[in-house]
Amino acid sequence: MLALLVPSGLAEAQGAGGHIFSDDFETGDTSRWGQDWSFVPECESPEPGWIWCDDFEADRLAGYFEYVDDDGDFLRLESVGVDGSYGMRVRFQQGEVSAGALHLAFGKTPSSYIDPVDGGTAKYREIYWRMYLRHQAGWAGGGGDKLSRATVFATSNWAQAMIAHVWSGGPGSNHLLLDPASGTDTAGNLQTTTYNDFPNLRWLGYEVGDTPLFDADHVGEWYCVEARVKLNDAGQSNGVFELWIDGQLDAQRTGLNWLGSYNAYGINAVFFENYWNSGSPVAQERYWDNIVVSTARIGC
Ligand SMILES: [Ca+2]
Ligand SMILES: [Ca+2]
Ligand SMILES: [Ca+2]
Repeated sequence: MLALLVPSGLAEAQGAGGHIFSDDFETGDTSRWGQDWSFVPECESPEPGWIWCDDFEADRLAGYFEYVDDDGDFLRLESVGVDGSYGMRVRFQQGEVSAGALHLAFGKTPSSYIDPVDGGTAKYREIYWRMYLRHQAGWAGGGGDKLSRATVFATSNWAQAMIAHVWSGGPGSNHLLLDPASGTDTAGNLQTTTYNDFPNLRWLGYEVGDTPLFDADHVGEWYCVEARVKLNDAGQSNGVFELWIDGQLDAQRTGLNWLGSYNAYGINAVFFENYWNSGSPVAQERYWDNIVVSTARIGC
């Protein structure tokens, strides 16, 4: 990281996900120049609307209502994150399907087990969630299916009123895709009775993203992946599901009837996942950092 003099007269140095140092020269105080600037993690200065931030620089794993550590393979570790910071290491063995997950709850939820990180009363109608993702050089086999999802938990046994799946697919399974599903009928009556109640889901149509994020030209580098869900208003098909990679729109679904007039709960969970339906073809690793869940656009 270098200090840069920019035309506005503002000197600054930045790294991904954190603001390092700035000087607008208004005071003439140059005492901080030449010091050993320490990395300022973004979670120490959260933006308005942020419900949750985890840059892994502190151990916040207890904030998730479920942390599946994959028998010690899915761990918060020093130097696996962005710019050598703390991050999460994901380790797939050959043939492994499930390699760990972080399950975050927020807002009003239907059981105390689905324990929210905020006040636990909000019914969120619009949510953005972002993570940084890097696959090891030589990563093979495509995206490994389940990366994340936002959902509305509607009952204590995890019946869902809607699910916003961020999965992989497309050519070579090298792209992310958005696969929105409703757990209600078009009027908003809950149809599901349990988690992933596929026979009772109403699939709204998927969209494959533009970027082959998991191909040989992309693995080895960090990418900023952000998704957005806006629930429909009652009686309207105006819901939205969007995906950005490094700030560029990658996939979009609009005109969605996510859940009719259902309003008992809002979006109340986001899962960050490593679930490869057919198993990883080889032993390999990937890394996560800089998770944020927000009511407003997060960016990179
Ligand atoms: Ca970090
Ligand atoms: Ca494993
Ligand atoms: Ca496992």
